[in-house]
Amino acid sequence: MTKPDQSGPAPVSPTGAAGGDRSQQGESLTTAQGTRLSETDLSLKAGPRGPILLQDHHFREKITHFDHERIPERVVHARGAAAHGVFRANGAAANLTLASFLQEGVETPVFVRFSTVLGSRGSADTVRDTRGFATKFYTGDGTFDLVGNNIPVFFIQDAIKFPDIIHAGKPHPDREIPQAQSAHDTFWDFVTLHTEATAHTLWNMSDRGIPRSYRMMEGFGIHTFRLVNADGRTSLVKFHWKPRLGVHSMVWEEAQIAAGVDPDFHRRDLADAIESGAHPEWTLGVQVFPDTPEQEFEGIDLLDPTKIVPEELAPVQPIGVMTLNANPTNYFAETEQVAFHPGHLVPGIDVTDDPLLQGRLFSYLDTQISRLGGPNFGQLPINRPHAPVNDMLRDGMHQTAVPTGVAPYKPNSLDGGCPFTAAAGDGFIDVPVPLPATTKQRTRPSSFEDHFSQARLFYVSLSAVEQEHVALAYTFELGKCYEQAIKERALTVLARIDRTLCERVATGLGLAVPEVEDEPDGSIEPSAPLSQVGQEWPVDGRIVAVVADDDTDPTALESVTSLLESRSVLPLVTAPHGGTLFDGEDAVPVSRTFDTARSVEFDALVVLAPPTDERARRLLDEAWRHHKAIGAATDVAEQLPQEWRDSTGVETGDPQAVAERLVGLLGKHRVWER
Ligand code: HDE
Repeated sequence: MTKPDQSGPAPVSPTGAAGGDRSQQGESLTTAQGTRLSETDLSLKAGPRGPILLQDHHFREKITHFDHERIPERVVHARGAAAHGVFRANGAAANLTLASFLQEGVETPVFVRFSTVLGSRGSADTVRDTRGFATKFYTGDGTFDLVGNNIPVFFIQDAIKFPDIIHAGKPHPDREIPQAQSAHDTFWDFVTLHTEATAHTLWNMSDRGIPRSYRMMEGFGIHTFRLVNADGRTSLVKFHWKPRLGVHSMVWEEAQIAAGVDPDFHRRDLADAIESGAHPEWTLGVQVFPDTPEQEFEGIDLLDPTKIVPEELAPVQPIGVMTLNANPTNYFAETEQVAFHPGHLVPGIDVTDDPLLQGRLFSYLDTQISRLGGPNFGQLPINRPHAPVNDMLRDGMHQTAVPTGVAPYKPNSLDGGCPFTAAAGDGFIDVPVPLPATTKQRTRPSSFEDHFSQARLFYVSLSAVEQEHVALAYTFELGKCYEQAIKERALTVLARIDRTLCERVATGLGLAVPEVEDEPDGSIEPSAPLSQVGQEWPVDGRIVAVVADDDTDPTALESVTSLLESRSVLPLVTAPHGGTLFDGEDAVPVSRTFDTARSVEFDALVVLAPPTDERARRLLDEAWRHHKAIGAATDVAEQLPQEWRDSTGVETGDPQAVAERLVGLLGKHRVWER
C-alpha cells in the first residue's frame, strides 16, 4: 500500500483527468473497508418480512453515506462545467514576467471551469447572466488561478458591495423565485440605484449575456495585475482569453427554448465537442501598461474594475494558447470540488490594490472552508498542486496527508531546520510597491465616480443588430418588474447612456422618456473589438441538421454529410422516425427524430425532405427566426415560402454545393442581414 503523500505530482490519468489515490479498485463490490459483498439488493431482516436489523452494517454504511452525499453548492457560480487541457506559452511574456509557465515552449496542465453566476447548481445553462471562466494552471512553481469572467467589467468597485449585488440578483427571499434570472425587481432596484453597476448591466443585456457555447466566449481577468521580470522591472497587465472560434451568442428566444428543452445545453456542448475531437482553444493575451504611481492609462484608472482599456489604446499581445482536450472523469470529484482562488499566484505575478480584487483575496479561501468542509481542501486530487508541496500546515478536518518529522514550525533544530526557505529571488515575490502617505478612511477615489461613459463606449461600439438586442433585453427584463418606480429609474439610467436606447425601451414599456441633466458625452469613439459581428471564424465543432426522410436520395444525403464532415462540422441526420433511413447497404442511422430535435441544437439546417410534417416546419420556422443559415435541395426549395427563397442565407440547389455554401455562412455565425 502506498502512503498518501503531500509532495509530488497529483495523480493524473493519461486522459488528463485527476483520479483518486485508491478509489474503485478490484473487481468485486466491497464495503468501504474493502470487505467483498455478495448481496446488495436486500437488507438483513428478521425473516422475509422484517423488521430490518440494526446489525446490518452494509445497509447502514450505504444509507449513511448517501445521506451525506451533498455538499453546500457555491454561494455564487454554483452551476458549471469543466475540462482539462494544456497551456503552451509562446514566450512573448518572458520580458514582462519571470513566471516559469510563461517562458517560451513551456506546457502546463490546466483545469478550466465555466459557470453561470446567479443560478443554483441544477439551474439551466442558457439563462441571461455573466459567465465565470476560471483557469487553474498547475505550474512547476505552484498553482496559478486566473479566476475571470466572460465580461471585462464588474458591477461593483469595492468588495464590500458583493453581498449586496448578489442578494439583489438571487431569487426573492420570500418565495425563492425567479431562479437564475436577473429579470426581477430586486436586481433592477439595486443596479439602478447603485449606478457603478451600469456598464456591467449593459454587457449582461447584450448578446454576451447569452453565449452560444462556452467554447465561443472571451475571458477576462478584469482586474489589473502586476508582473515582475527577472530584472525586477514591473508592468501592469490585464489578462484576456480570445476564443479561436470567435465570440458568438444565442438569440433570446433560442436561449429560452434551450433552457427548457435542454437545460444542460452548454455542459453538453463542451463535453460533446471535446469527445468528438473538436478541442476548444483560446489565446491568452495581455494588455500591458507602465507601472506608474498613478496606476492609470490614458486617463483610465487601472484599479477601477468597472472600466476597460479599449484595445485601440493598448493592443492585446498573445502570450500563449490553451487547448481543452479531456473531459472530467467524475463531475463531483473534479468540477464540484475544484477550488479556485485569485490569491493562488506564482513568482512573477502579483496583485494590485484594486479594492475588488483585495476583497476577493479574503473571500475565496474563506468560502471553501464551509463548502469543502475544512481547511484541507487543497489535498483533494483536483486541487493538489503539481509542484512539490512542503508546508507546515497540519491536522484539521479531512487531513489525508501523513507528514513526517516532529517540527512543523520554524525555526527548528529537531527536523534539521527543514523545510528550508527558498533562496532570495527563487520564491514568491511580494513586489515592493511604495505607498503614498495617506489617511485611513472609508472613501473611494474621485476617478471611480464616472459610471456612464464606459457603458456608452460599449453601446456605441455595437452593430445595429446588437444594439437592437440590447434594447429588447432591457425591455424584456424591465417588463418583468412589477414596481413602476424601478422601471422609471432604469430609464433615467438609460438616458445617461444613449437617448435612442432609452426611447426604444421606454416605448416598449409604455413609459415617457425622462429628461436628465447629464446627457451622454456624444464624442466617445467606438472600439471595434467590442462588437462580435462582422468577421469570419473557423467552424469546427458546429452542428448541422440534415433533414431527410425515406424518400430522400441516399446519394444526396451521403454527399452532404461527407462534405460537412470534411469541414469538421458535425452533421446530424434528422428524420421523421428513429432507427435507420433506407435499407441494406444504403442504411443510414438517424441521429435525431422530429420528436426529439429542436432547432436550438443546430447552427444550420440542410433540408433534403419536404417539410410536410408540422414538426419539421417548426424546426425550419425557428431556424429562420433565429437567423440561421438554411440550405434546401432544389425540389424541396419549391415548398419553402417565396420570401425565404428570395432571402440571404437561404441556399438552394445541388445538395453538396448547398452544404458547401452553408459552411461559408456558418463562419459568420448568423445571417443577421435577414
Ligand atoms: Fe467571485 N466568488 N467574487 N468573482 N468568482 C466565487 O468562490 C467573490 C468576482 C468568479 O468555477 C466564490 O469558490 C467576491 C469577480 C468565478 O469555482 C466566492 C467578489 C470575478 C467564480 C466569490 C467576487 C469573479 C467565483 C464562490 C467581490 C471575475 C467561480 C465559490 C469582491 C474576475 C469559480 C468559490 C469556480 C466564485 C467571491 C467578484 C469570478 C464566494 C467576494 C470580479 C469565475 O468566494
